[in-house]
Amino acid sequence: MLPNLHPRQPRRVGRKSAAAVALVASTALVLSACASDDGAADDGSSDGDQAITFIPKQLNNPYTDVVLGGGEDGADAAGFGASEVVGPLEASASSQVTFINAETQAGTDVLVIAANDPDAVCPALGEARDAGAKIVAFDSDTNPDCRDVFISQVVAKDVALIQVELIAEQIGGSGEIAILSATANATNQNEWIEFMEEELATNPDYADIELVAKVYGDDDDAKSFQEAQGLMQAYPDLKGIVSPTTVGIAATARYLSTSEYKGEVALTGLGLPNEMRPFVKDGTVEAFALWDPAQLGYVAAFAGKALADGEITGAEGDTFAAGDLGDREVGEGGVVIVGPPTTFDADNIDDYDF
Ligand code: RAM
Repeated sequence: MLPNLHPRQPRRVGRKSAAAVALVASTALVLSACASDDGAADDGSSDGDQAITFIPKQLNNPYTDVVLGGGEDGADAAGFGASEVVGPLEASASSQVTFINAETQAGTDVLVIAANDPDAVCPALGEARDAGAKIVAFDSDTNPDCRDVFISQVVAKDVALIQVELIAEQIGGSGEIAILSATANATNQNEWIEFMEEELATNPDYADIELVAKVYGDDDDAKSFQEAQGLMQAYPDLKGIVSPTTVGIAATARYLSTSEYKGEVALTGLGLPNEMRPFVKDGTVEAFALWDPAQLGYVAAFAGKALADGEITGAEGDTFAAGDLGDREVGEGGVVIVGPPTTFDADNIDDYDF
């Protein structure tokens, strides 16, 4: 049973640790090859013989671990015979291409990918499709032409607006703010940032808030920490930082928590409750948001199964069963929305364990 957002443990059933997976990618290839070499999976008709491969933005990211835990549970529950995780250790634009190519060679039936760049992965995904694989984008979309469906954690505009509301509240409605993002090409980050900028520019409630900088920590802890430090030096009047990435918000919180800015400069964005708990308790952070990352992986696996079985094509109006999470419908542009975001603060953060 994979519950809706409520207290629980992250799941990691049957999955190698991220670091181990990077080193044993060849094992993944063997498993995938087995699944299709016998021909049983080619027409998608034989449950248990199909292989699914998850390619996250990067492996060494705690958020990714939770997403993939849900993905492995989903792959199991949906009836895949083999399920693997492969991927790069850093989230640069083209770092996923060699992994896509290797999985295509191995004959995987479903590729689930969080794109580091909407276009850089497209030629390789095209070859995977030509070889018969179904493509599920999740977390961060590809160019829509390059995948069958996109599993989106939330409605992009909603999650952008929540972050603007939170920072506005926390700085008392006026002053300079900055955004500390992940990589500059990430589809999800850029979509959220665009909605945030539009809201700040058009909503009269935010007329006194000025976005003075956008910086990129590349979902690398050390770089994000440095970027946070750099923002404080470059903008002495800064009142708040929005970091819509779990890596960025955690690194920024760590920087602020031991600096003179703790409690003075607000920080919000998207974070994992387990990483952010100490900073909420020590007063560095008042409130931030996120969805249930495990559900994202879980729904993506079921979408992959429905595609591989030929039950859906990814067209608007298609529906598929997503195990414990019930039926899901494909919306406009081939997008499936998983669930609403939750806001975490001192009152509720101890109720969550991921
Ligand atoms: C980071 C990644 C990911 C994003 C979360 C919120 O871990 O950038 O893509 O969805 O944060």
